[in-house]
Amino acid sequence: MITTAAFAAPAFAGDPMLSSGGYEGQMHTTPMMKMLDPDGNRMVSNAEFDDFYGKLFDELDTDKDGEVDATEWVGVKGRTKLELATGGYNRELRTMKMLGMMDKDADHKVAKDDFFTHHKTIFTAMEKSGDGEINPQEWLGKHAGN
Ligand SMILES: [Ca+2]
Ligand SMILES: [Ca+2]
Ligand SMILES: [Ca+2]
Ligand SMILES: [Ca+2]
Repeated sequence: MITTAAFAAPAFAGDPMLSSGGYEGQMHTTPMMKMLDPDGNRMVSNAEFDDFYGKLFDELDTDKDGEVDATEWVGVKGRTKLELATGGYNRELRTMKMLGMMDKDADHKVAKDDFFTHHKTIFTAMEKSGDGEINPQEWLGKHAGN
């Protein structure tokens, strides 16, 4: 029997938060990958990923109190576009459904830790080759095949 060391049980296996097809569908696009790959080497590293979500959180957290409340999350109509994200991604992210998925203590605010935890889970799920970086095939969810 061959042992597959690369197989790591995801911490949130079966968690409904990973079944948000619309949000992740808008995330796993080439324009979004480019935004997360500022050095342009066509690989999204852990550091680039964390850096992006740190900046995105700060952009959402307009009053800078370390949590994004419902008003900040959904945004003011007409001024809701995030500079860091595509329109489609912005639309899918800024719904009460997504806020609820990341709001672990159900106080209708998303803390930075919860925001990172959610996206770290997505990163881990995408990073299938075990090199710690996400290549375009992994990002777009395409299987390179063996
Ligand atoms: Ca890169
Ligand atoms: Ca805030
Ligand atoms: Ca909360
Ligand atoms: Ca990889």
